[in-house]
Amino acid sequence: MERTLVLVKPDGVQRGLIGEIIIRLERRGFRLVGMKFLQMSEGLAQKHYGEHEGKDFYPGLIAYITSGPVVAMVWEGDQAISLVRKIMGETKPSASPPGSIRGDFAIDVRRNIVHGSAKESDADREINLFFRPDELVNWSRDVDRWVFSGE
Ligand code: DAT
Ligand code: MG
Repeated sequence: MERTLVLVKPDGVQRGLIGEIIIRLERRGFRLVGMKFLQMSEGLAQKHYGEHEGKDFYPGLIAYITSGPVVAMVWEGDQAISLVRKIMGETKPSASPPGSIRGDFAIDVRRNIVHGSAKESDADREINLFFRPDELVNWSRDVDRWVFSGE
């Protein structure tokens, strides 16, 4: 099973969409293994978005992501990384279909509500930025056998 880092970004928190985002991931069958509410420091933001340093939108991106509290979560499940990205939609809300989080709640690429890790190496790195190993809970649900065939 894969684990992925999800952030409800400051605009998602300010707009009261924390529950809306959680319910979509939970309902799909993914399992929550870690969650915290925090305001990202400049240093954490720079590490998290290191790949974008030097791009024209980078200063605005750092200012935005540190501008208010976020919810950081780790979700687990088969293909969690790619499927959570699909639930979120495209980076640009204008290219995101209705039914996706960004397609339902966002318009502007600079205010796109959520973050999800893009690939396995990013997920590992990002999870380690936000969580210590002992802050992630290994657990199983009675319903897991109805979600994951194990075949
Ligand atoms: P994603 O968040 O879908 O992984 P990304 O990693 O390419 O997208 O970019 C990180 C964030 O930076 C993205 O959520 C919004 C912002 N961003 C990306 N491309 C942008 C652009 N061309 N103009 C302004 N902001 C942009
Ligand atoms: Mg990205």
